[in-house]
Amino acid sequence: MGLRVGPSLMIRAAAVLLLASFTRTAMTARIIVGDEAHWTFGYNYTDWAIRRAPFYQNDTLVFMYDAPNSTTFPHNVYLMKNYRRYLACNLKNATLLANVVQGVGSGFEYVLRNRKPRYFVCGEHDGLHCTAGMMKFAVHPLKRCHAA
Ligand SMILES: *[C@@H]1O[C@H](CO)[C@@H](O)[C@H](O)[C@H]1NC(C)=O
Ligand SMILES: *[C@@H]1O[C@H](CO)[C@@H](O)[C@H](O)[C@H]1NC(C)=O
Ligand SMILES: *[C@@H]1O[C@H](CO)[C@@H](O)[C@H](O)[C@H]1NC(C)=O
Ligand SMILES: *[C@@H]1O[C@H](CO)[C@@H](O)[C@H](O)[C@H]1NC(C)=O
Ligand SMILES: [Cu+2]
Repeated sequence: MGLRVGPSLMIRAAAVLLLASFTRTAMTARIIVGDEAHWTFGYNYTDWAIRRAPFYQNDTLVFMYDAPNSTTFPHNVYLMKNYRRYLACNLKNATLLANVVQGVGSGFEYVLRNRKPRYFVCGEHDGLHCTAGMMKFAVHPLKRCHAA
């Protein structure tokens, strides 16, 4: 019994220490969009963003996707003009952040420099990746509070 409780307590103590050090230092996170799924057609990024939230100011989003070839879909990253156009996957006046090859290797990095809400989509195939492919999500960066 004692032997089984001991290690688990030690792990818990280590986790508490780790958490404490995270809250004391104002760390910024490097967040892989979609985690293991990366930036791909058919993954629910709205759901991912809800599960992954909160996002904080100065966190870095990393969009990872392969360069297109005969067997893989091309992807890109657009910043939408506003919430309405994001909902509708309407790419009018959207800003291209990363083209179809900028997600290769270590990925395309986007820093949430301020606390403005951001609406990201893949603009490929006239918005089809955004609508049918679910390649869209919203981020509302929060101010990271420093522990006193
Ligand atoms: C994607 O996830 C959101 C949030 O969980 C959910 O409301 C929506 O129905 C999902 N979309 C699909 C097509 O499953
Ligand atoms: C975000 O980063 C910039 C540049 O490094 C820095 O000047 C600013 O104070 C940071 N803001 C927050 C809230 O951490
Ligand atoms: C296309 O790219 C994918 C992902 O990088 C790779 O696995 C695949 O072998 C490539 N196919 C061709 C035909 O080059
Ligand atoms: C797009 O932006 C241009 C320049 O800011 C503006 O004149 C135009 O009305 C905008 N179009 C739409 C549909 O928002
Ligand atoms: Cu795409």
